[in-house]
Amino acid sequence: RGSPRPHVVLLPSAGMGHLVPFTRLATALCSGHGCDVSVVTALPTVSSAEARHLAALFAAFPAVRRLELDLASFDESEFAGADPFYVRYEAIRRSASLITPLLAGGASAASALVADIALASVVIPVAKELRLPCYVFFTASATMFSFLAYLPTYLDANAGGGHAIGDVDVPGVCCVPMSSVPQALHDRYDIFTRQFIANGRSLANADGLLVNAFDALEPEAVAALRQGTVVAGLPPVFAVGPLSPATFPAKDSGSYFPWLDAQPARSVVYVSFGSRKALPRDQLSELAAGLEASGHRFLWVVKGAVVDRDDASEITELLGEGFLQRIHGRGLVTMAWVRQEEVLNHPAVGLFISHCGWNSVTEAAASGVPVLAWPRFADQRVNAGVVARAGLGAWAERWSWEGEDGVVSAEDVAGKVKSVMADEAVRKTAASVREASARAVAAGGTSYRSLSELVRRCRN
Ligand code: BUP
Repeated sequence: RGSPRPHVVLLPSAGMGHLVPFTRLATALCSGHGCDVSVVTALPTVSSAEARHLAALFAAFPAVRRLELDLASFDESEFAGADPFYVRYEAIRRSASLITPLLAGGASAASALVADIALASVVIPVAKELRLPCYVFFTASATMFSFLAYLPTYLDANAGGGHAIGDVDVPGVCCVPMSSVPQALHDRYDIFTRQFIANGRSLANADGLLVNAFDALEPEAVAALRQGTVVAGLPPVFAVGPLSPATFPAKDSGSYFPWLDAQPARSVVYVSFGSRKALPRDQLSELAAGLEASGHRFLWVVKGAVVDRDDASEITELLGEGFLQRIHGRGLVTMAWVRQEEVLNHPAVGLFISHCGWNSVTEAAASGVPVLAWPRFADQRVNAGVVARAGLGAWAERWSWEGEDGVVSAEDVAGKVKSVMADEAVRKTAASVREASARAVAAGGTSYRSLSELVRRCRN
């Protein structure tokens, strides 16, 4: 330690939603902030998208070192039927002690470890034993982070009611209504719940907390986390977002770009529900019909399975030949991975129908594209609340989500798309969010200064 070039070791968990911000942090630290960076990877990755993303990172940034973590074997049958990404969190958590020999074998001594939130409670003690400063990186919104940090206090205060979670009033931030609490958390024995609560309880033991958020988008949440209003005794909070996309050499053909180039400015609705879950078939059909009925142009990324490796579906089988013929020229549907961040920055794109995975929200904010929020599970409804409160878009709050019965009708989809596409006020606010986001990450901006301060601490 004490070296002028700190060596920061990053420990992501699993899934693109977590890996993407970690690789962005890696490139920001090594390109813009003069750090040596190592990234710990656990192979094979759960999805092919993660494998491709890591390969592209290491190819484009040879200075970023790869430390391969061999996972300890464990009996996964206990978690049969659970989300494969959460099971991977568990596998890494149970391998936490293996980080010690891994770091000992690294080329230079580590100055700090930055661990994903999903691993916090098991990694912090390991880092403490190594006398290595340990920072926890929360890859979603500051609002969701405040909910995670406060939940243990809430549960302790409501112990008389067992584990029951109702509306959660996060001090200084907002009320997270019961309908926005991640579904899994209502089951105290769920793998996700156990990890979530343990991680929330461990935050005070970290040396600092990073969040891919910025002050101007979530002023209350960032301030309340920093000032100890959410819970007392948290370590320093570094709001470093929106982390800028790392420009990897494009591997896919980007065949949709010539089509986008040919469309009028702000005329295209970009539709994506993220990398994690497929929409139910009946909802897919209604969405297809709704997009068609809206009369607008659209680029739609369709997913057929939870993990891309298992996805054997065909677009025609999912949506029908007739639909594809009818929308020919006006709509483009793909099951391939698209360069979303570039798509959102394309001048033809005027609206983003999004599940509100946090990376998607930060990308919409950075590009100033209004969001029609359609959250479905996990933290997405909380993030959709951020979108609505910031005026970055509209949230059709009553539209169904995972665990709720019902399908959103084509008519509702078409009506909402038409109204948000015609909404000048939301377009203007989205443009001002883009400016605020650019200011935050520019030299001297709030996020830039936070990251510089983190690096300064790693140097000491
Ligand atoms: Br799909 C898709 N191209 O085709 P989120 C996603 N992405 O670049 P998620 C693409 O993956 P969680 C595609 O730009 C974003 O950076 C997208 O992260 C990119 O949602 C990332 O938006 C997806 O956070 O993860 O994948 O549902 O729920 O864990 O946040």
